[in-house]
Amino acid sequence: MSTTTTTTSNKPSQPPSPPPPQSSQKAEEEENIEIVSDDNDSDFSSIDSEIPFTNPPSHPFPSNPIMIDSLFTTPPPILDPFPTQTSILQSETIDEVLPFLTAQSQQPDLFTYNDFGVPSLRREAHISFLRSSLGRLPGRFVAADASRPWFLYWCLSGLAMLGEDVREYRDAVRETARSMQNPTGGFGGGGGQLSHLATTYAVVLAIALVGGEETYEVIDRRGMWRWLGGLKQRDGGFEVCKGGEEDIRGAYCAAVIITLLDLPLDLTPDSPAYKPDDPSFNLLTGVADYVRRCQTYEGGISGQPSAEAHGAYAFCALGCLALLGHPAKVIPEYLNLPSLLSWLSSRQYAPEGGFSGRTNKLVDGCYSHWVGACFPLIEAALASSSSSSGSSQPAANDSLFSREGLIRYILCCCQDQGKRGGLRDKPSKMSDAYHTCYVLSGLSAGMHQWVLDEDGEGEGEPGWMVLPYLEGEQVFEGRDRVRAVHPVYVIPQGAVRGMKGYFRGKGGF
Ligand code: FPP
Ligand code: K
Ligand code: ZN
Repeated sequence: MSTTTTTTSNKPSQPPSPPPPQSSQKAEEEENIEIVSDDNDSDFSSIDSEIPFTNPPSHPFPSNPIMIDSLFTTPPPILDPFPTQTSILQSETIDEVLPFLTAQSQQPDLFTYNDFGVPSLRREAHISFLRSSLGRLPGRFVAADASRPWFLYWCLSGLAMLGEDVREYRDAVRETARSMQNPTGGFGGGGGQLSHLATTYAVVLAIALVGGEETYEVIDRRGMWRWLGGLKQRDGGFEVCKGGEEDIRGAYCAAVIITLLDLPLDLTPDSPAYKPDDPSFNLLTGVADYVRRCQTYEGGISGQPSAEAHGAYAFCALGCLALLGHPAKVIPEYLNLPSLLSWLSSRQYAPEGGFSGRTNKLVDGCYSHWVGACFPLIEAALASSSSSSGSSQPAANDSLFSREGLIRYILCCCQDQGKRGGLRDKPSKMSDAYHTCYVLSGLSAGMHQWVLDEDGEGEGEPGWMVLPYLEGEQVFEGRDRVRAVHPVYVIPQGAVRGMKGYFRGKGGF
């Protein structure tokens, strides 16, 4: 976890209070100053005075009746002395979230707190928020018209994670999906809209979520296969729509669609990637290399080669690679894992506990998924015996990120406090369907651990197995557990098996 604290001494730890100013002379006289990273045990009085103390004493240490690690209740001990818009917004964000993390801002009648000082999940409020978001939306949502497939996916996936049975939406999903499908293949945002990989991904996942053969049969698989061939590029990647941009979202969405629908991989001569002299060049050729080229100097992943690393693309990269072969082999083969892990870890902030999407930006609940859900994928890949690291199964406390921090940020800061329900970016933002889905998915990632079964699910596929953290092993209550979702497809495993099994059983078109 990333705080600005990097220096501690071997003195006994003291309660966090603003440290007295020190002269550099005095600092030089200090003995036993070690440069070690130990965020939980900072002794401020001995930190080298060259690191300025500009911490305003505006956050009194809360007198907690319950024990919350001070990592999550106190601002970082060291602040950059040169204020910029970036550092000011970051300080304001800490001011905004600390009262929530320390149980000073929640409506006491809405929440109960457990022994860890963590409020309960407002399950019913979030369910009713998602159910109403599936209905007719007010006129101001017209700007989101092309995102209707996303609303379907976000709401159905969120409801499934909250334990709801979404099969009652089968008829509605069938009708809506038919209206969005184009005769040239793929799904657009609505009737008359161009097919796009993101909207197609969302519709296919919505269909998988509600399930049923009649629903699966809505998908024109042959049209989908031809349309995907038209998006495939010779450099390995995919355009997101005909003539549109090529980026890593396209690669991930295409890999999800191809594997869920069990599509053939061959290209027809009308594909821009078709190579008459190399008939082995197919829909998935070069995808992993394309992903490799998106890793940046920071270690994170950008949307396209040579752009800025962003958490949403890290998930796309890992998810895409995990579908191209055994994740334990493919992920370390195509990505520099140490530098990616360093970048991902730097996205988790203290005291917030949540994740930011990129360097020098703010925590946001949706990165609980885009960044948080990268960790279970990497943990599983590293622990698998197929991995070159050859380590054994991880222990419960072997997390590569702070599950506690993430769960605290989500349950304390991301839950709407009123009748509206739903989950949000941060306390100053309104809940919405997108954040509700991805905050819940991040919560699910924090509550579960994934392992890769070498024998797999058959058909050469790795088998993903989930191990739930039990009550007491983490800071949440058993009744607040959300359902596990497949770490790559982000829908329940049963929904993945149902759709794959159906299309595999069917064979050709
Ligand atoms: C920056 O937004 C956001 C991005 C650069 C990428 C967003 C992409 C996704 C969330 C999803 C992509 C994945 C699929 C599967 C379609 P910002 O500047 O508002 O936020 P920030 O300050 O947190 O970076
Ligand atoms: K954001
Ligand atoms: Zn967000």
